[in-house]
Amino acid sequence: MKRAFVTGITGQDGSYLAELLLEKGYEVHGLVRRSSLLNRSRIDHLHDDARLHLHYGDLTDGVSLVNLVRMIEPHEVYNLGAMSHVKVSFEMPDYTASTNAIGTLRLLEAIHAARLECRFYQASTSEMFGSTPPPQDEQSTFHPRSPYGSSKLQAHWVTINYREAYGMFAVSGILFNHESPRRGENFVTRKITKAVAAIEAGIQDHVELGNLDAVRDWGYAPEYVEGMWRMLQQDEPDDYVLATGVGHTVRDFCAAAFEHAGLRWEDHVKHNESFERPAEVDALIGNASKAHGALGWRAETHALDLARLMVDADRGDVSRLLGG
Ligand code: NDP
Ligand code: GDR
Repeated sequence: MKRAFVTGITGQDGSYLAELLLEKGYEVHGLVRRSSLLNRSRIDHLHDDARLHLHYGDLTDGVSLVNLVRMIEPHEVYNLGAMSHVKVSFEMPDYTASTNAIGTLRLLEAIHAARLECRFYQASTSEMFGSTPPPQDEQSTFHPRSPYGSSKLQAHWVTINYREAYGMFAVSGILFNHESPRRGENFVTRKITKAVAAIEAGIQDHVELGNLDAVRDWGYAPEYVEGMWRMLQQDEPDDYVLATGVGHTVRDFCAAAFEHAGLRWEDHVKHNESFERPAEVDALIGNASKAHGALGWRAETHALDLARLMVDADRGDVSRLLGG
């Protein structure tokens, strides 16, 4: 039985990836952080699967990574753990770099030091392109605009360095935004769809947002974790962009989400500059042709369908909350 070790298993992508790997017959080991309340709601439904094993650790704690890698002896490692919020990274730059950049280095070195024949996936991001205009692909210039983006760029290069220096099967997936009903509530898509459901139910009046002009390429998270897995099944390690190839503004996403509930976004969205960033990434639209050619991967679900799918899921949550 193949063993996978997943950091970030309690997050949006980690939860979908854990499902996928269990479906494919893997034994799945996940890294979880200690918190005063258990923070595992996205993977609670997998709790009874005897092939799922959770271990305490942290990307900022190199000793825990060394010990876990030696104990698990994974065939595949997926490094999805990160301080993943761009705006928050401006408030916690040191912690962001330690987790995202040095954390990746710690994990790669733990694998290297254990002399494991292990494949490694790094969760790289379109934020590394930053101010480089779209369309962005694997050859585009990196110009990150936040502590988050620059920490991920260091992790990206460290991954390539371990591949080149030690011949490790280490790959970076450069993923554009991908969302789902499991998206964290302070990312813009989920913030909007959750607000739409609450406004429709009459328990909220409006939502406050920052920059509505930003353009993003939003895809559907379950499709993207399939792409991660495919990257590790190739004969040779390489880096790939995953994206839909279609860009929309935050305003477009808002309009689609509110319209799905028969509401006008203009009546319920207020501007709040505290949600703007010190430096914005204006437009990210990816070109995933390399992944299409080599992995047979293509995004099926596009942003406006995603907005409706997420509103429907949040409506379900509101209705359960109200006992309906
Ligand atoms: P989430 O924010 O939903 O999940 C992040 C995960 O990382 C959580 O499990 C979190 O644990 C864990 N984590 C945070 N800090 C640490 C730490 N110090 N040590 C160990 N684990 C930690 O992110 P997503 O699932 O959306 O994204 C997965 C990865 O992909 C991230 O690395 C992100 O930066 C990257 N990415 C995401 C994209 C997207 O659009 N979703 C696009 C491109 C890249 P806890 O639950 O305890 O907080
Ligand atoms: P992003 O996602 O920064 O692209 O990073 P986010 O949803 O936070 O922002 C997208 C765009 O929306 C604008 N925006 C707001 N954003 C938030 N969070 N809250 C608001 O109220 C708001 N109003 C407008 C932002 O300015 C931005 O332009 C995500 C994360 O998942 C990263 O980890 C990942 O690497 C990238 O996607 C690709």
